[in-house]
Amino acid sequence: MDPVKELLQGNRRALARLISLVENNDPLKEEIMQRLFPHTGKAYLVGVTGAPGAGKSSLVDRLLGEARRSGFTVGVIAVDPTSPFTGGAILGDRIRMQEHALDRGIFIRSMGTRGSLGGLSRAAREAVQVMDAFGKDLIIIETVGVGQSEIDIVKTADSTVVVLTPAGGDSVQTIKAGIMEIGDIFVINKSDLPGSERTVAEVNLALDLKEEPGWRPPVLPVMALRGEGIAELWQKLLEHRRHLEQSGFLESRRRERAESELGELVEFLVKSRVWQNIKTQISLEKLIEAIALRRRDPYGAARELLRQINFPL
Ligand SMILES: Nc1nc2c(ncn2[C@@H]2O[C@H](COP(=O)(O)OP(=O)(O)OP(=O)(O)O)[C@@H](O)[C@H]2O)c(=O)[nH]1
Ligand SMILES: [Mg+2]
Repeated sequence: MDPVKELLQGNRRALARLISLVENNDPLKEEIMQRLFPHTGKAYLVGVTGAPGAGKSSLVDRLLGEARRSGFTVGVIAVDPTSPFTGGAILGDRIRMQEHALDRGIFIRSMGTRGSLGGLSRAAREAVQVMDAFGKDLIIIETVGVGQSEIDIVKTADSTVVVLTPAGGDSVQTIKAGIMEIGDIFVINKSDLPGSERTVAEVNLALDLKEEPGWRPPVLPVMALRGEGIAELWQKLLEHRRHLEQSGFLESRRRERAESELGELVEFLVKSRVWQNIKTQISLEKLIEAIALRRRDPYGAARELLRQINFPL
Protein backbone atom coordinates (compact mmCIF):
# COMPACT_ATOMS: atom_id res chain seq x y z
CA MET A 1 0.00 0.00 0.00
CA ASP A 2 1.13 3.52 -0.77
CA PRO A 3 2.48 5.11 2.46
CA VAL A 4 1.36 8.60 1.44
CA LYS A 5 -2.23 7.43 1.04
CA GLU A 6 -2.01 5.55 4.32
CA LEU A 7 -0.67 8.66 6.05
CA LEU A 8 -3.50 10.79 4.72
CA GLN A 9 -5.94 8.18 6.04
CA GLY A 10 -4.49 8.62 9.51
CA ASN A 11 -2.23 5.59 9.70
CA ARG A 12 0.33 6.15 12.48
CA ARG A 13 2.72 3.51 11.22
CA ALA A 14 2.84 5.27 7.85
CA LEU A 15 3.60 8.49 9.72
CA ALA A 16 6.56 6.88 11.49
CA ARG A 17 7.78 5.29 8.28
CA LEU A 18 7.59 8.49 6.25
CA ILE A 19 9.47 10.48 8.89
CA SER A 20 12.28 7.89 8.83
CA LEU A 21 12.29 8.10 5.09
CA VAL A 22 12.74 11.86 4.97
CA GLU A 23 15.25 11.72 7.80
CA ASN A 24 17.38 9.22 5.90
CA ASN A 25 17.17 11.13 2.65
CA ASP A 26 15.52 8.25 0.87
CA PRO A 27 15.50 8.56 -2.94
CA LEU A 28 11.67 8.60 -2.78
CA LYS A 29 11.69 11.58 -0.47
CA GLU A 30 11.34 14.33 -3.01
CA GLU A 31 8.28 12.80 -4.60
CA ILE A 32 6.74 12.12 -1.19
CA MET A 33 7.28 15.69 -0.02
CA GLN A 34 5.73 16.97 -3.21
CA ARG A 35 2.65 14.83 -2.74
CA LEU A 36 2.31 15.80 0.91
CA PHE A 37 2.70 19.50 0.27
CA PRO A 38 -0.94 20.27 -0.67
CA HIS A 39 -1.97 18.81 2.69
CA THR A 40 0.35 21.00 4.77
CA GLY A 41 0.16 24.51 6.18
CA LYS A 42 -2.57 23.96 8.75
CA ALA A 43 -0.62 23.09 11.88
CA TYR A 44 0.46 25.59 14.54
CA LEU A 45 4.20 25.23 15.09
CA VAL A 46 5.71 25.88 18.49
CA GLY A 47 9.46 25.78 19.15
CA VAL A 48 10.74 25.09 22.66
CA THR A 49 14.40 25.83 23.24
CA GLY A 50 16.79 26.37 26.11
CA ALA A 51 19.99 25.14 27.73
CA PRO A 52 20.55 21.40 28.31
CA GLY A 53 18.57 20.27 31.33
CA ALA A 54 16.50 23.46 31.58
CA GLY A 55 13.38 21.33 31.69
CA LYS A 56 12.22 21.52 28.08
CA SER A 57 11.01 17.93 27.89
CA SER A 58 9.23 18.20 31.24
CA LEU A 59 7.56 21.37 30.00
CA VAL A 60 6.52 19.84 26.68
CA ASP A 61 5.16 16.86 28.54
CA ARG A 62 2.91 19.17 30.59
CA LEU A 63 1.94 21.23 27.55
CA LEU A 64 0.71 18.06 25.89
CA GLY A 65 -1.87 17.74 28.63
CA GLU A 66 -3.12 21.31 28.17
CA ALA A 67 -3.20 21.04 24.39
CA ARG A 68 -5.13 17.77 24.49
CA ARG A 69 -7.66 19.22 26.93
CA SER A 70 -8.19 22.06 24.43
CA GLY A 71 -8.90 19.47 21.77
CA PHE A 72 -5.64 19.77 19.81
CA THR A 73 -3.94 16.75 18.36
CA VAL A 74 -0.19 17.09 18.85
CA GLY A 75 3.06 16.02 17.22
CA VAL A 76 6.35 16.40 19.07
CA ILE A 77 9.81 16.41 17.50
CA ALA A 78 12.57 16.23 20.08
CA VAL A 79 15.81 17.19 18.37
CA ASP A 80 18.94 15.99 20.05
CA PRO A 81 21.90 17.29 18.08
CA THR A 82 24.49 15.83 20.41
CA SER A 83 23.43 12.25 20.11
CA PRO A 84 24.28 10.37 16.90
CA PHE A 85 21.72 7.64 17.48
CA THR A 86 19.75 7.22 20.65
CA GLY A 87 21.45 9.02 23.50
CA GLY A 88 20.38 9.10 27.09
CA ALA A 89 18.37 12.25 26.69
CA ILE A 90 16.21 10.74 23.96
CA LEU A 91 15.59 7.68 26.02
CA GLY A 92 14.77 9.95 28.95
CA ASP A 93 12.31 11.88 26.83
CA ARG A 94 10.59 8.68 25.83
CA ILE A 95 10.30 7.50 29.38
CA ARG A 96 9.04 10.80 30.69
CA MET A 97 6.51 11.20 27.95
CA GLN A 98 5.27 7.65 28.09
CA GLU A 99 2.14 8.51 30.03
CA HIS A 100 0.98 9.93 26.71
CA ALA A 101 2.09 6.87 24.76
CA LEU A 102 -1.39 5.39 24.65
CA ASP A 103 -3.02 8.63 23.55
CA ARG A 104 -3.57 8.33 19.81
CA GLY A 105 -3.84 12.11 19.55
CA ILE A 106 -0.15 12.42 20.35
CA PHE A 107 2.83 11.39 18.25
CA ILE A 108 6.36 11.81 19.63
CA ARG A 109 9.49 11.48 17.58
CA SER A 110 13.15 11.95 18.50
CA MET A 111 15.69 12.99 15.95
CA GLY A 112 19.50 12.90 16.06
CA THR A 113 22.24 14.17 13.78
CA ARG A 114 22.21 11.06 11.61
CA GLY A 115 21.09 12.55 8.31
CA SER A 116 23.80 15.15 8.28
CA LEU A 117 23.64 15.82 4.54
CA GLY A 118 21.17 18.63 4.20
CA GLY A 119 21.31 19.13 7.91
CA LEU A 120 19.24 18.54 10.96
CA SER A 121 17.17 21.64 10.40
CA ARG A 122 16.04 20.35 7.01
CA ALA A 123 15.21 16.93 8.46
CA ALA A 124 13.28 18.51 11.33
CA ARG A 125 11.38 20.82 9.01
CA GLU A 126 10.43 17.97 6.74
CA ALA A 127 9.31 15.88 9.70
CA VAL A 128 7.11 18.83 10.66
CA GLN A 129 5.59 18.79 7.20
CA VAL A 130 4.86 15.08 7.40
CA MET A 131 3.12 15.54 10.77
CA ASP A 132 1.27 18.54 9.38
CA ALA A 133 0.01 16.53 6.40
CA PHE A 134 -1.00 13.76 8.79
CA GLY A 135 -3.30 16.33 10.39
CA LYS A 136 -1.68 17.27 13.70
CA ASP A 137 -3.13 20.58 14.90
CA LEU A 138 -0.12 21.50 16.99
CA ILE A 139 3.49 20.53 16.38
CA ILE A 140 6.07 21.15 19.08
CA ILE A 141 9.77 21.09 18.27
CA GLU A 142 12.10 20.74 21.24
CA THR A 143 15.74 21.72 20.64
CA VAL A 144 18.71 22.44 22.85
CA GLY A 145 19.41 26.11 22.26
CA VAL A 146 23.14 26.08 21.81
CA GLY A 147 24.17 26.48 18.19
CA GLN A 148 23.18 27.91 14.87
CA SER A 149 21.46 24.76 13.67
CA GLU A 150 19.13 24.86 16.68
CA ILE A 151 18.36 28.49 16.02
CA ASP A 152 17.60 27.55 12.41
CA ILE A 153 15.21 24.89 13.63
CA VAL A 154 13.49 27.33 15.92
CA LYS A 155 13.03 29.71 13.00
CA THR A 156 10.68 27.10 11.58
CA ALA A 157 8.24 27.78 14.41
CA ASP A 158 5.33 30.20 14.54
CA SER A 159 5.84 30.77 18.26
CA THR A 160 9.06 30.20 20.17
CA VAL A 161 9.26 29.46 23.87
CA VAL A 162 12.66 30.05 25.48
CA VAL A 163 13.15 28.07 28.68
CA LEU A 164 15.50 29.55 31.27
CA THR A 165 16.23 28.53 34.86
CA PRO A 166 17.11 30.52 37.96
CA ALA A 167 20.69 29.17 38.06
CA GLY A 168 22.44 32.32 39.37
CA GLY A 169 23.64 34.57 36.59
CA ASP A 170 23.07 31.90 33.98
CA SER A 171 20.09 33.61 32.44
CA VAL A 172 22.13 36.70 31.65
CA GLN A 173 24.60 34.57 29.70
CA THR A 174 21.86 33.00 27.68
CA ILE A 175 20.46 36.42 26.95
CA LYS A 176 23.83 37.47 25.60
CA ALA A 177 24.03 34.37 23.44
CA GLY A 178 21.34 35.86 21.22
CA ILE A 179 18.44 33.78 22.40
CA MET A 180 16.62 36.92 23.48
CA GLU A 181 15.85 37.77 19.87
CA ILE A 182 14.08 34.52 19.10
CA GLY A 183 11.80 34.25 22.15
CA ASP A 184 8.10 35.08 21.87
CA ILE A 185 7.48 33.75 25.36
CA PHE A 186 10.03 33.31 28.13
CA VAL A 187 9.62 30.63 30.74
CA ILE A 188 11.60 30.68 33.97
CA ASN A 189 11.33 27.01 34.80
CA LYS A 190 12.26 25.41 38.12
CA SER A 191 10.75 28.36 39.91
CA ASP A 192 10.93 26.25 43.07
CA LEU A 193 14.68 26.96 43.06
CA PRO A 194 16.10 30.08 44.75
CA GLY A 195 16.64 33.17 42.60
CA SER A 196 13.58 32.60 40.43
CA GLU A 197 12.03 36.01 41.05
CA ARG A 198 15.31 37.73 40.35
CA THR A 199 15.65 35.90 37.05
CA VAL A 200 12.11 36.91 36.05
CA ALA A 201 13.02 40.52 36.82
CA GLU A 202 16.30 40.33 34.92
CA VAL A 203 14.71 38.92 31.81
CA ASN A 204 11.94 41.51 31.99
CA LEU A 205 14.55 44.23 32.23
CA ALA A 206 16.40 42.91 29.20
CA LEU A 207 13.12 42.76 27.27
CA ASP A 208 12.28 46.36 28.21
CA LEU A 209 15.35 47.43 26.27
CA LYS A 210 13.96 45.82 23.17
CA GLU A 211 11.45 47.85 21.22
CA GLU A 212 9.21 45.60 19.21
CA PRO A 213 5.81 46.64 18.00
CA GLY A 214 2.76 44.65 18.90
CA TRP A 215 4.00 41.88 21.14
CA ARG A 216 5.86 42.19 24.41
CA PRO A 217 7.16 38.68 25.23
CA PRO A 218 5.75 37.64 28.62
CA VAL A 219 8.08 36.15 31.24
CA LEU A 220 6.36 33.31 33.05
CA PRO A 221 7.54 31.55 36.20
CA VAL A 222 6.82 27.84 35.77
CA MET A 223 7.36 24.64 37.69
CA ALA A 224 7.21 21.94 35.04
CA LEU A 225 7.88 19.27 37.61
CA ARG A 226 4.55 19.94 39.32
CA GLY A 227 2.68 21.43 36.38
CA GLU A 228 2.49 24.93 37.87
CA GLY A 229 2.23 27.83 35.43
CA ILE A 230 1.55 25.52 32.51
CA ALA A 231 -2.06 26.61 31.98
CA GLU A 232 -0.83 30.23 31.81
CA LEU A 233 1.83 29.24 29.30
CA TRP A 234 -0.75 27.52 27.11
CA GLN A 235 -3.00 30.59 27.24
CA LYS A 236 -0.08 32.83 26.25
CA LEU A 237 0.71 30.56 23.32
CA LEU A 238 -2.86 30.79 22.07
CA GLU A 239 -2.74 34.55 22.59
CA HIS A 240 0.49 34.78 20.61
CA ARG A 241 -1.02 32.77 17.79
CA ARG A 242 -4.01 35.11 17.68
CA HIS A 243 -1.63 38.05 17.65
CA LEU A 244 0.31 36.54 14.74
CA GLU A 245 -2.87 35.97 12.78
CA GLN A 246 -4.39 39.37 13.42
CA SER A 247 -1.26 41.42 12.89
CA GLY A 248 -0.33 39.72 9.64
CA PHE A 249 2.95 38.53 11.20
CA LEU A 250 1.94 34.91 10.69
CA GLU A 251 1.94 35.50 6.98
CA SER A 252 5.19 37.46 6.97
CA ARG A 253 6.89 34.85 9.13
CA ARG A 254 5.72 32.13 6.80
CA ARG A 255 6.99 34.11 3.85
CA GLU A 256 10.41 34.47 5.48
CA ARG A 257 10.34 30.78 6.15
CA ALA A 258 9.46 30.01 2.55
CA GLU A 259 12.45 32.05 1.43
CA SER A 260 14.96 30.31 3.67
CA GLU A 261 13.39 26.97 2.81
CA LEU A 262 13.81 27.60 -0.88
CA GLY A 263 17.41 28.69 -0.41
CA GLU A 264 18.18 25.66 1.72
CA LEU A 265 16.63 23.32 -0.81
CA VAL A 266 18.56 24.77 -3.72
CA GLU A 267 21.72 24.48 -1.66
CA PHE A 268 20.83 20.94 -0.71
CA LEU A 269 20.15 19.90 -4.29
CA VAL A 270 23.31 21.53 -5.56
CA LYS A 271 25.35 20.00 -2.78
CA SER A 272 23.99 16.51 -3.11
CA ARG A 273 23.44 16.27 -6.86
CA VAL A 274 26.21 18.41 -8.30
CA TRP A 275 28.88 17.18 -5.95
CA GLN A 276 27.78 13.59 -6.50
CA ASN A 277 27.98 14.12 -10.26
CA ILE A 278 31.44 15.57 -10.03
CA LYS A 279 32.67 12.78 -7.81
CA THR A 280 31.34 10.04 -10.06
CA GLN A 281 32.43 11.63 -13.34
CA ILE A 282 35.79 13.13 -12.55
CA SER A 283 38.80 11.70 -10.80
CA LEU A 284 39.66 14.28 -8.17
CA GLU A 285 42.81 12.90 -6.61
CA LYS A 286 45.34 14.89 -8.61
CA LEU A 287 43.40 18.08 -8.27
CA ILE A 288 43.07 17.66 -4.52
CA GLU A 289 46.78 17.00 -4.23
CA ALA A 290 47.59 20.07 -6.30
CA ILE A 291 45.47 22.21 -4.01
CA ALA A 292 46.98 20.66 -0.89
CA LEU A 293 50.46 21.39 -2.26
CA ARG A 294 49.30 24.92 -3.06
CA ARG A 295 49.93 24.50 -6.78
CA ARG A 296 46.30 25.22 -7.58
CA ASP A 297 43.93 27.65 -5.97
CA PRO A 298 40.66 26.05 -4.79
CA TYR A 299 38.39 28.72 -6.34
CA GLY A 300 39.81 28.17 -9.78
CA ALA A 301 39.69 24.41 -9.33
CA ALA A 302 36.05 24.48 -8.19
CA ARG A 303 35.03 26.56 -11.18
CA GLU A 304 36.87 24.29 -13.54
CA LEU A 305 35.06 21.25 -12.12
CA LEU A 306 31.69 22.91 -12.52
CA ARG A 307 32.54 23.83 -16.11
CA GLN A 308 33.45 20.23 -16.78
CA ILE A 309 29.98 19.03 -15.82
CA ASN A 310 28.41 21.95 -17.70
CA PHE A 311 27.07 23.60 -14.59
CA PRO A 312 26.14 27.16 -15.50
CA LEU A 313 28.18 29.68 -13.55
N1 LIG B 1 13.44 21.53 40.60
C1 LIG B 1 12.88 21.38 39.44
N2 LIG B 1 13.38 20.50 38.57
C2 LIG B 1 12.79 20.36 37.36
C3 LIG B 1 11.65 21.12 37.00
N3 LIG B 1 11.30 20.78 35.75
C4 LIG B 1 12.19 19.84 35.34
N4 LIG B 1 13.09 19.58 36.32
C5 LIG B 1 14.18 18.61 36.29
O1 LIG B 1 15.22 19.03 35.45
C6 LIG B 1 15.86 17.92 34.84
C7 LIG B 1 15.93 18.10 33.35
O2 LIG B 1 14.63 18.08 32.83
P1 LIG B 1 14.32 17.82 31.30
O3 LIG B 1 12.88 18.03 31.12
O4 LIG B 1 14.90 16.53 30.86
O5 LIG B 1 15.17 18.98 30.66
P2 LIG B 1 15.53 19.20 29.11
O6 LIG B 1 15.72 20.66 28.95
O7 LIG B 1 14.54 18.53 28.24
O8 LIG B 1 16.90 18.44 29.00
P3 LIG B 1 17.68 18.05 27.66
O9 LIG B 1 16.69 17.58 26.65
O10 LIG B 1 18.62 16.97 28.09
O11 LIG B 1 18.41 19.29 27.24
C8 LIG B 1 15.07 16.69 35.26
O12 LIG B 1 15.73 16.05 36.30
C9 LIG B 1 13.75 17.28 35.70
O13 LIG B 1 13.13 16.49 36.68
C10 LIG B 1 11.12 22.04 37.96
O14 LIG B 1 10.12 22.72 37.75
N5 LIG B 1 11.76 22.13 39.15
MG1 LIG C 1 14.82 17.13 26.64
